[in-house]
Amino acid sequence: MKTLRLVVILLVVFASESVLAQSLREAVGKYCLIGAAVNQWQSDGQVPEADAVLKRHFNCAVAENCMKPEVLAPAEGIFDFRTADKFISYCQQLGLKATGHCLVWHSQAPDWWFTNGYTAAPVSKEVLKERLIKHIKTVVGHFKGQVIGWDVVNEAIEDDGSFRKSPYYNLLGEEFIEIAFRTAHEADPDAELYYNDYSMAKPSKRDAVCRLIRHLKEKGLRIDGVGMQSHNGLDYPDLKEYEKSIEAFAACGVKVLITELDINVLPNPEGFGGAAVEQNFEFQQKYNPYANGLPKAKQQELDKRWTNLFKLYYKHRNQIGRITLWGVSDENSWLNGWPIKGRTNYPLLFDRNYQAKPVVNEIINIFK
Ligand code: 9MR
Repeated sequence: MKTLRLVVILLVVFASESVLAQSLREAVGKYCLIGAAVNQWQSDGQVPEADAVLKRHFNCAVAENCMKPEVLAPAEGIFDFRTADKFISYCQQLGLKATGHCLVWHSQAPDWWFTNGYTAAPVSKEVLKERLIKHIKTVVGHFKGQVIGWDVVNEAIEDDGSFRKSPYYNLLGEEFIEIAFRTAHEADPDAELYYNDYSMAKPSKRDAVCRLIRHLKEKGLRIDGVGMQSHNGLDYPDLKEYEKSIEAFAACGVKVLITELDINVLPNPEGFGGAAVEQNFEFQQKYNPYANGLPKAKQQELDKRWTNLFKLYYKHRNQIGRITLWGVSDENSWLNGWPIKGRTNYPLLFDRNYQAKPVVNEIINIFK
């Protein structure tokens, strides 16, 4: 009985992989980098299924969490590179280029970051500037030559185009962005530098990001690309607006990067929007309708959304420098736990058994 089960598993694995005309790496990789976010268990080498998928289908990777300030700078004056260094050697072993995420983000900063020591008093302008510069110098310097490019500033602009009123902005004004880009470039002159954000199809946000790129360039600062996170749903964003953003960013003279691609199929609670990690809603069964699998019609709708997106990426292949999926398989996507914990979502191109979904072949055919 056991042997029969093994044979069946092997046949399924063999069948689903062998029907692929090529790999994503061979097809999409001809035109741009194609990557995935890797979690700590994967880069620690505990998930052989992930190794196989990453090696076959991707040519670059980003650490989903372990290069964020919260992990790298757990206490004032202390840097902990252990997990991130493992991620870098994991990428090297699998032949993946590593990109860095992220240097400056209002969210997931360590507790001490915005306060005066461990007191509740807010940090002063001078100290925050010093911390920002020290962090960037140390981190970018540490990974010099091992990371091809950095998300220097993440999510600094609100959907209405105004600057997010983060502690960085409140204390240092918009100059914190210039300081970050300047310091990153000094620390590794060969690394590419990016601005990264969500809801980038929103016209006001698009305009504000274009203004920011032009401003940085006018100041003589290096900016190579804009990351459109692309945490998409079946009916958002409007692809016409999304395409306008691709065109607008490219027209500003930077590479367009699709940096955190996934598609949510689950119903959104009222009041939900964007990708701010702070949003959380209570679990209710009605928000988790596909715990036992996706109905055929939903699957078809999802596949259509994937192919529409990739047709757009193919059309703009000369402007798009990289497409990175936010995770390897559905099993560990952040969308199973956000904005509601404990749901079953289907946001990626590889299923819970790390098998390529049939739509992968359609994507390959678009790029072949
Ligand atoms: O996927 C990440 C999740 O595991 C973390 O808990 C969360 C907070 O650090 O960050 C998630 O990744 C975010 C990324 O860093 C920035 N853009 C939005 C992503 C999804 O929230």
